[in-house]
Amino acid sequence: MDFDDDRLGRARVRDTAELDAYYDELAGLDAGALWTVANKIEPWYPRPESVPTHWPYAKLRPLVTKALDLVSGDDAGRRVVALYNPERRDLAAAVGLLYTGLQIMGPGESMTAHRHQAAALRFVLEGTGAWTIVDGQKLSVGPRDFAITPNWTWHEHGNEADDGPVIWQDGLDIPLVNALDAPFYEVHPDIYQKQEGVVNSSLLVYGAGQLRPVGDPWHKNHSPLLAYPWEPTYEALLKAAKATDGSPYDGVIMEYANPVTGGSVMPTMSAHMQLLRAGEATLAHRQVGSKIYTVAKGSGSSVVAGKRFQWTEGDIFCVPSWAWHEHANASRSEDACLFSFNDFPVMRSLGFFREECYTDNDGHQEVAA
Ligand code: GTQ
Repeated sequence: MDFDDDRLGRARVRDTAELDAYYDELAGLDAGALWTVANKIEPWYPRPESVPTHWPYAKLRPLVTKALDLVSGDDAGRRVVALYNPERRDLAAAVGLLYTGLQIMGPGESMTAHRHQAAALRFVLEGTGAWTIVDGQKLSVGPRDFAITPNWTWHEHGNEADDGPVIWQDGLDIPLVNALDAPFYEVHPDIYQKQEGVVNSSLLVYGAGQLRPVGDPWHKNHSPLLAYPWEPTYEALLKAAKATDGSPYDGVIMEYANPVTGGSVMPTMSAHMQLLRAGEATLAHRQVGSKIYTVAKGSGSSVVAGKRFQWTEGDIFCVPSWAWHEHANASRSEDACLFSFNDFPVMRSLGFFREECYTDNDGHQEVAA
């Protein structure tokens, strides 16, 4: 492809004194000449402002822990260290229009209930006592478990362990909701919800994979299954690895699915867990949409737009839209697992999704020194 702007079909007007005076006149009327910005606002392909960024857990964890003593849960609302893309601080985005942060709750602590237009998901990094109540349903979650808080559902969180803090990662579509001028927020009228039914009831009803409850009236646009525990997830990847080679770009990868539709867990965000076998190195590809990865297990490296990130458990890194990326498990004996979430459902439902594989250099990117 030729991405030259100095050609017929693109804007190529040269500045003159007469035009400059004309542009000033238009500016005075809150207007402007499209041809001065056309190539910028309609680029040939995605040019995200977000840059590939790596947040090492070993460096963040001490600062996340420090917040336990610095602010109370009640005053903070949620005690979270948000991760900002250096180019998207103003939007509180980690990449594209996705937000992420590390939330910490001390032993015995609980947070107040609220709901908002933004959808949320959680990936637990440490601690045994994490719980959340989503629209009355209490979920108990442990390390490497994935849970969802669909948009406008009441939710509150806590840590019922007495031996240590819970740290989990929050993922939300806050910047997307704000970009669309669509945010709403409510504090629960009773401040706390009442638990209805048994703990993890959605898991008991919908957690059996291919078995669906007959006569189920579920009609909402998100998954009825609210928690996806680590053990069956990991087991599913190990079993699939026995039968398939997986993807050359992702290793063995599974999407956390809405068991009713087979689609993404929520309409704006999807999540995956992928297994990189010992010594496995994938080829590079790119997609329209932003991704945030969390290292669930093992250590290795990823190259994102020519930048290499060395990662280990708990690290978070992002892949901006249309950026080439590839992953490698550094270990010759242990597998590695990457959790990730993305805004692909938005791209798909709007007809924006594209995917391309890298063909130069045997499918691997040149890495900047
Ligand atoms: O749990 O609802 O990290 O609303 C940021 C905003 C978590 C939440 C965050 C939120 C939440």
